[in-house]
Amino acid sequence: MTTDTQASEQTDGFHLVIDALKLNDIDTIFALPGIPITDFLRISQAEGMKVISFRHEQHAGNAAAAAGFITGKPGICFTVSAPGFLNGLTALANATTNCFPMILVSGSSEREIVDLQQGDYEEMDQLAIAKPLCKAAFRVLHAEDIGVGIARAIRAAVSGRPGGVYLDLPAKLFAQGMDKEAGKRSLIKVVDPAPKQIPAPDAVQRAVDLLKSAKKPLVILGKGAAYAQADAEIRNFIEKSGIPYLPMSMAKGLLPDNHNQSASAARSYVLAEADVVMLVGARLNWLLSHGKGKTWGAEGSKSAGKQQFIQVDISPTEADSNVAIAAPVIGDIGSCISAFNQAMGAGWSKPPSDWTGAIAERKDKNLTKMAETLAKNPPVMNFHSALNVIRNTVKENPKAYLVNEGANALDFTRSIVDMYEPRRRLDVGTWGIMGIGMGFAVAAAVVTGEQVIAVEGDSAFGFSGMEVETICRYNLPVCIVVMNNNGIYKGTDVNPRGDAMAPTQFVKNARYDLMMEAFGGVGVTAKNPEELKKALDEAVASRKPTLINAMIDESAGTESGRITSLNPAAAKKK
Ligand code: ADP
Ligand code: TPW
Ligand code: MG
Repeated sequence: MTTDTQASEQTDGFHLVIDALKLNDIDTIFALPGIPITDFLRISQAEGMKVISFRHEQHAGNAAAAAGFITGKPGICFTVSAPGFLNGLTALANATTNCFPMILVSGSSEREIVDLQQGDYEEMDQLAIAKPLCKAAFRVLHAEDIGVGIARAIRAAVSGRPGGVYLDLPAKLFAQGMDKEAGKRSLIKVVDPAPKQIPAPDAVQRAVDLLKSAKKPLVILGKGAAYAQADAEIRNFIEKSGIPYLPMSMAKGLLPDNHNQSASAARSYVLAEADVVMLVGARLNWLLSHGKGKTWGAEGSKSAGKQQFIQVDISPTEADSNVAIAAPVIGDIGSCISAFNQAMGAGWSKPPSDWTGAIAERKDKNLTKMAETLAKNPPVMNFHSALNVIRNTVKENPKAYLVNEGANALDFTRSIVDMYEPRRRLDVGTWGIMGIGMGFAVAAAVVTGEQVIAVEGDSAFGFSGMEVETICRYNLPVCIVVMNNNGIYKGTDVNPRGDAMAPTQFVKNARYDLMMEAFGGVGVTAKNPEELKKALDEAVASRKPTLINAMIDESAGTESGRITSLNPAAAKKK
């Protein structure tokens, strides 16, 4: 019999957070346990969430960011307060910088104690610290506001220009009770979290007219174009227009790198020569020399070239951030490119053949030269002979994810290893940050179930190397190839005083493969391309966690890879 005095069925903060995430089709949490989130993670797992537990919060955060990029849904990372939160911040800031949607959720101390600075366990004003590093930051104090807090965080992460969002959940919130029915009603299923943004027809027309007038047009596809998941529209546009294109590194594979319109092998020629450049989800930041200088065929390093730019982007404030944009087109890439495809009409004439012919000629020359270099088999394995093997493995396994970080290990891989499918290349991104490797690898494997190949500089690998335990614990199909050249950039530096190793040197011939064996994975040392191929083939066939310690000529690299000119000493010499 029901009476007024009978207690109503209760829920609590733990369950409301889980239910709110589930309601929004979020089924995976990347995390590192501890007070106040240990029980939350246990209950999440019991409630059917996939909980991936890491050894350091930065990698859990990076995993969430990569999951966001791959799926277009916000990746979720949970950390403990103060130190755990701080460890996650690099990933939050990096996600924001790269326009990857992710939500960093951290437990925090009681507001009263933090605000009066009374000294709580792991006390810190986390919300204030997170704010400048993310797109939006929210705190939930009461169980009945959890639904709103999570809805706000999801919308902020994925709408408009995606980015990192911080959500602060004080410890007390998790245990707060609430009537179950009222709790259920308080949750929000976010409708259309990343709404289409249709470009203005006159903006599209202005851009199409400019493109039509071009003698030497060029399209640059950035990671925003990859993220937008408008693969068919983009391919249609490129092929219909006949315009040569350059993919930025994480846009590789949006169209297969061996596409005949790819101008990658004639990059410096097309950037300096093009007269109209259409940027699609790519910023004119340092990776494109800010649209200025020799790269763009300009006289001085600070002056702009003669190109006119079209910029397709979801952010209305992106245009003119470095050089004038003649035709900004603001909207989501899917809607924008589909509008281009329509506005171009049926009678579109392809670019002049002296332009496409000149590009083809340079491409042929450079590709022939590259093929000769790759075919060499020097007595000591170098980046080229090792990457030739990886290049073939990726070609045979086009669905595999390629994670890549380092300096030379990054630059050579980007130019040598072709990609064939969209969003398969995950790398150091806008900041050129080291440490994304294992977090990104875990995310790709967990979210997609596909094989992951992580090509890592030996220094780069060190930033997240302990996560090999995570990879073994979840038995993920991740094959790490450490390009071991005994150091940062190369292993041949000498300390002029001779009393200690130089700052860029590591222990010679280190056995990174044994790190993998320590946790039950497969570890192999490869001293030549044959050994590397055998180990890679076995890793891909078995899907076992594998680390291949690829011994690379320690003198093969160059200082800072391809960005030597950014070193202050090099700038001083200019
Ligand atoms: P890359 O490093 O590959 O050049 P960037 O990270 O510099 O790429 O640029 C990505 C751009 O894509 C950002 O300016 C961002 O606003 C934009 N962007 C992201 N998602 C979308 C989308 N769905 N539609 C339109 N633009 C987008
Ligand atoms: C978070 C500076 C850029 S590249 C690099 C460092 C330390 C490592 C290069 O050595 P590696 O590659 O990985 O062995 P290789 O093939 O050239 O020998 N800290 C952070 N991010 C960056 N970018 C650095 C330091 C850096
Ligand atoms: Mg190295």
